[in-house]
Amino acid sequence: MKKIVFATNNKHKLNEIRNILIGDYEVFGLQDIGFGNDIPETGSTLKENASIKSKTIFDLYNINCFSDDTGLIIESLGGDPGVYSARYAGCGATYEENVDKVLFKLKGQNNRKAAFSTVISLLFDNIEYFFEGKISGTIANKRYGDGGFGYDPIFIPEGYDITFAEMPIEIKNKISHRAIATQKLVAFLNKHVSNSDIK
Ligand code: ITT
Repeated sequence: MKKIVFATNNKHKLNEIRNILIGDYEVFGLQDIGFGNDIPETGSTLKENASIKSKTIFDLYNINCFSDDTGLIIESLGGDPGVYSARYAGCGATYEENVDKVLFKLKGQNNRKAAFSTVISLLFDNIEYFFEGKISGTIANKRYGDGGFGYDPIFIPEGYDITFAEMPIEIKNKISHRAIATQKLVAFLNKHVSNSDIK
């Protein structure tokens, strides 16, 4: 099995990607390679932040790796929390606090249109590639379900009447922003042989 590093400290994301890449790749998280630090996300776009994460790890370890930066984009909030999704309610905010803030801001709001957007940055033999995934939906008026993570209990994907947190994880992993971006990553990896694969 081929090996690849996913530059994330988020164990939920790591589990999702492992389930999406099942059979093709052995995916190592940052903890697995002994990197315990937080990588500051100082960019102003998902693309910039994804780049910062994968470049940090590539520069330190010289291994092929990818990262994912994800944001929840809410139309009536001018695109917020967007790139600030992890710290919408402040630095170190919990998922609970971030969800509470979204629900508070949308109180009485009829336009509840939103989208999840993921950008994957892949550093492969020192060249960077990007893969994007997006899913539209709406924000529920309260939390529903206890699966998934982050904003999943309040996000209802288009074409469904339940939140990501209410659906079986196999369904989320087929239709989500991350699944769409990851499928593009897999298609790329299946077509390209890395210099580091040739022994
Ligand atoms: P890494 O940077 O270490 O990968 P992170 O949790 O900081 O982990 P992001 O900056 O990409 O990851 O994610 C921003 C936030 O968006 C994250 O903390 C969650 O609250 C939320 N999020 C990301 N993916 C999500 C998903 O699939 N479902 C629900 N919320 C998600």
